[in-house]
Amino acid sequence: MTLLFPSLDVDHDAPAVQVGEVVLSRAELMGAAATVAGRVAGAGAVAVHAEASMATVVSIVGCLLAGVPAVPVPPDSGPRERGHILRDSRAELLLGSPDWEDLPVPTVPVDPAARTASPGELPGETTGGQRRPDQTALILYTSGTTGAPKGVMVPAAAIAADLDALAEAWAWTPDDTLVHGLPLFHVHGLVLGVLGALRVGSRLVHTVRPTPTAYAAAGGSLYFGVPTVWSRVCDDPDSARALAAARLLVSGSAALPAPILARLAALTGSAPIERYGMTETLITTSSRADGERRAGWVGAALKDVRTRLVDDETGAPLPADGQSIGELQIQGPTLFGGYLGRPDVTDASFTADGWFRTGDAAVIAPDGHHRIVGRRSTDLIKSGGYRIGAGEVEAALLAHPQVREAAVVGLPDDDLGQRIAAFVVAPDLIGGGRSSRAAAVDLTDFVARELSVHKRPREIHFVSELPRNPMGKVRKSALTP
Ligand code: MLC
Ligand code: AMP
Repeated sequence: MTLLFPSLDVDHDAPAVQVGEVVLSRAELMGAAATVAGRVAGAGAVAVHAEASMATVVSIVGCLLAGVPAVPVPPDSGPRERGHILRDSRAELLLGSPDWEDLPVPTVPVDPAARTASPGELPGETTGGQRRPDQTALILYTSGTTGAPKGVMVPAAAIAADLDALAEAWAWTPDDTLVHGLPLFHVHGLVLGVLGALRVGSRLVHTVRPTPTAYAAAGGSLYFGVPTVWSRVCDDPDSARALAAARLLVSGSAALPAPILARLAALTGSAPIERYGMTETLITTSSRADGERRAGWVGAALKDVRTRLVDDETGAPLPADGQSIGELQIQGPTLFGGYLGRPDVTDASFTADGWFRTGDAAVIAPDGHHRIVGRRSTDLIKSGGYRIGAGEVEAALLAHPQVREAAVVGLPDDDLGQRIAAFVVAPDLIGGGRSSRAAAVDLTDFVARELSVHKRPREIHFVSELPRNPMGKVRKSALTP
């Protein structure tokens, strides 16, 4: 049919995708998506109000069929974040029905029950859909250490290559039922969790929220989750035991703590497998369904992906000896097409000899298995599997009229992996008999409103000054509660 959704030998009238209570067959989904494709054809880019709903699935697939880059916008993003995404991506319209005001683009509601074309008449057939492999399929906004999020241009061919490599590693087939409840605006939930199921032809059940009880009730064979989800599943042993019937549990987006892997293995009878990736590279390493599941390791490079370790100081290659720690660098067919409108930053993210710098510190064992040991920059925080730039949260805090200085760090957290902590100089905010607790709630709400809810600080410390080095740079290592 198109590069991403090949014609599959599956029952096109059987239930294919379920989001919450809404179920569509493959034929119904493609019919509804064709209606969207007809509406968006020819646009340079189209934004999607990416709530966890069938309308989002239909919107994204519709854009892909039309060959129009889709820009998912987090549904809880505040005016500052969504304004940036809409302006920066130059989206011509927004699919969905958000109650957002002052949007710079028209909104177009999407009806999952709409049908226009039979599959043979899909716009993708006539216009080529995502057939040009280098064509951008998705523009995913992701945080850097500083500044506003950047648009990562993800080519259709990268998605296709990644999904095929994962299907091979995980023995993922049309016989599977995939279950997850992850957000539909990032690689994990959208690319793997929706496009993966559609490409492979497996049924998809999206639980809207990734709760243990919803996972247990869904009766799938293949489950996706971030470590926070698996940790919460372990805290609900009845739900965890219900997953014993599944063929494969997969963890990713952040490091899975070894005790969680062990608890999940004890409760379900088999350990989850772990894979590693980034928005810019898609998933690049994974344990295999038929391979070893080593706690703390994220498996071998996927098909056609090449990895290497490089010394931080000298840039010299390091041996895959299971001990040397260096920056992990990647080459291969799953790489992004650059940051939208930022050729300078794109160039800086590659080495002179064409390898993508992940910014992750890793070890590679002689058998080719990878272990991620940390990030080079403390200014990229992973909380609940979300990547959050300290600089973006600091900028949001500084936009508050009574905040003079702000520094944001990620602190270790049993539930979220890391939690966002802010150290703030704001004497006027806590003066006048106002408790620092009330001021912290105000500031938290302020960030949650301006950015996305998951970017809000989970704790705020009011300090009289920030520790700085002689150059005036904040010494974040000295920031402790
Ligand atoms: C609390 N809430 C507030 C608030 N305080 N809302 C507004 N203002 C405030 N001050 C409310 C929220 O609205 C929400 O309500 C509720 O609190 C819970 O929010 P939360 O605490 O942020 O959610 P939490 O339960 O902690 O989320 C955990 C989680 C989530 C695991 C469900 O972190 C998650 O979905 N993570 C997945 C991230 C992901 O997919 N990453 C992939 C990146 S791709 P309500 O009513 O809505 O509950 C990638 C590549 C790869 O990394 O390798 O995969
Ligand atoms: P994102 O761009 O949101 O996809 O975040 C990518 C980052 O998530 C990577 O650079 C890693 O730091 C982290 N990450 C993803 N998967 C794993 C994993 N399995 N183990 C450790 N870190 C991971």
